[in-house]
Parts: sequence; C-alpha cells; structure tokens
Amino acid sequence: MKLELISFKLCPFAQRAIISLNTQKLDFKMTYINPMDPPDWFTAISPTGQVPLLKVDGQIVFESSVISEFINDISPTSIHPKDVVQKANNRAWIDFSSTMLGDLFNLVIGDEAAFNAAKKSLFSKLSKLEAVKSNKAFFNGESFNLIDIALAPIFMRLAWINEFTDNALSITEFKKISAWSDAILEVEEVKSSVVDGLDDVYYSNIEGREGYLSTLLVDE
Ligand SMILES: N[C@@H](CCC(=O)N[C@@H](CS)C(=O)NCC(=O)O)C(=O)O
Repeated sequence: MKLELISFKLCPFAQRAIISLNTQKLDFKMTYINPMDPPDWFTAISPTGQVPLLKVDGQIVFESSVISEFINDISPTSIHPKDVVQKANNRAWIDFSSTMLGDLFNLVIGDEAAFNAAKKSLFSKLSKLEAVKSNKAFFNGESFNLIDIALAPIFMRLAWINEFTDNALSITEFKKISAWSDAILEVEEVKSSVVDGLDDVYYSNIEGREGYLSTLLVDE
C-alpha cells in the first residue's frame, strides 16, 4: 500500500497522523503544502480544504481521527484497547481532545478576554481528563495508545507556551495530566514527529498573531 500524508508543518491534527504512522512503523511520503496558498491539485482532492489528508494508493482518507484509525486498521498490532467499551470510551476522549485544539488556537489568536475564556475552557477539559486518567504512564496503562497520540500535539504546544512565557499555561495543578504529558513528550515517535526548529516557528506564529499571548512572551 502506498501512503502519502499531505499536511503543513505546524498542523497539530497532522502531527497525530505522523505519530501514528511512526508508531506503527509504516513507510509514507510526506508532502507539505502552504495553507495560505494551497495548490490546485490539493483543492481538487480535499473535501474540506483542510489537512491532513492521507492518500492511499491514490484514494483519499481525511479527518485526523479517521486517518489514525485507518493506520491502526492496516497495521499488524492495534494500539487501541482490546475491550470494546474501553475502545469506544477512548474514541470519545479523542473527539473530546480535538475541541482542546480549538481552545489552543483561540488562546494564540485572542485578545485578553478571549485568551482567558479559552484558558478556562481548556483547563476545565483538562480537569475532566484528570478525573479519568489511569495512575499508569499512559491513558490506559503502560502502553502508548491512539488516545495518547491524540493528546501529544496539545501537550507539546502547552510545553512550548510555558517555555516561551512565565508558565502562562502551567498544568502542574493537574498531577496526573502533568505526569502524562511528561511521559508522552518522552516518546521517541512524538519527539520525531515535528521538524527541527518547529518550536521557533510556533513562537513566531504567536508573535505574528498579536493576540494577548504575544504580550506574555519572554524574549528567547
Ligand atoms: N477536523 C479536522 C481538522 C483539521 C484542521 O483544522 N486542519 C487545519 C490545519 S491544522 C486546516 O487545514 N486549516 C485550513 C482551513 O481550515 O482552511 C481533522 O481532525 O483533520
């Protein structure tokens, strides 16, 4: 099966697909596009105009959570729980975590009121996750699963923002979430899922958006 992932470098949704592909050790071609000026071939094949897209022998799979499930389906070992209720539950939390990426985006672009509203929304979701998180390294236990992959881009961006500011989004009040974030950010497939220097690109992106968060940046 020939796989090609179409994305742009800062996309957290695409990062989930990259981590899934790397965790499952599948070969794929990476193609980056400029979201501000998408090429005609991309507009022609993307139903939503969004990345990521996975091209599978010329056919298109879209939506990051579906792409990750597909990658799992074509791999010899599943990284979803076996138990069907737990699996359904994980899928629900994956959906839930996607809304946290919306909060993160609003945190980056918003004025002070929007920043505070997005932070409140994000932290309320973190507290819900804190209540259901296992006491083990990852969400379900000791194995790195799709649910952990879904959260990885969120934890990476929170860690970057805390590094760029005086811990403006510190999550230390959530003991299990903090340990979970540390464990996920140590996973090799998570570390290698972004190109070198992407943290600097994210910093510039925050600066360029000129939202309230940009006023909290500490010079690097
Ligand atoms: N629900 C989609 C969201 C993907 C998404 O928001 N992608 C952003 C980039 S990170 C995008 O393509 N934005 C361009 C646009 O919306 O026109 C998924 O999970 O794949």
